[in-house]
Amino acid sequence: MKDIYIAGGCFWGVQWYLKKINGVLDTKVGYANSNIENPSYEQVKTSLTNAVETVYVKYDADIVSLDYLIKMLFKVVDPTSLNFQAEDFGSQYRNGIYYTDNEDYQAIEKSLSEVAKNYDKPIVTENLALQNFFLAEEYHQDYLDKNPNGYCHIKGH
Ligand code: MHO
Repeated sequence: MKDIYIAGGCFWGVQWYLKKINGVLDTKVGYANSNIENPSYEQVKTSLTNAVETVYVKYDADIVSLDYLIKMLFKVVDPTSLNFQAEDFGSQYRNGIYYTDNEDYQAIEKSLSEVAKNYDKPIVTENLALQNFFLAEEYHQDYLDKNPNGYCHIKGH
C-alpha cells in the first residue's frame, strides 16, 4: 500500500479520473502545500495561499505503479500548462506530483522525463515533497459522482 498526491487542474475531474484506475484503493480531494492552515475553497480560489487542488491517492503497488498513474494522468492533463489547466486559471490549478516517501522522487523524475518526450515545450510539473494537505470541504469529495453533469476539464467525462 502506498500513497501519492496528484494535481492536474480542477480536483473534481482528477479524482473522478484517477479513482477508476484498477489498483487505486482510495482518493480524497484537498489542498496541498498551502501557506496557511486549513484553507477554505474560497481562500484557495484567490491563488494567494499557494495551495494547489490535489487528489490524495492510496494505491496497491502490487497492482498499479506510480509510473502508470503519472502516465495516465498526462493522457488527459497538459504538463506544459503553467498555473492553468483547460479553462481554470491560477496557481491552484498548477500540475504536480507530491510525495511522502523521498524514494519516490527519482521514480517521478524518470516518469516525467518520459512524459516530456511527447511535448515540444518544457513540462512544468512540480515534483516536490508534500508539505501539507488539508481535506477539501465535503461537497467537493466525489463531486462528479454527486453531480454527474458538473464541470469537468477532463475529456471523456
Ligand atoms: N471552473 C470550475 C472549477 C471548480 S474546481 C473545484 C468552477 O469555477 O466551478 O476548481
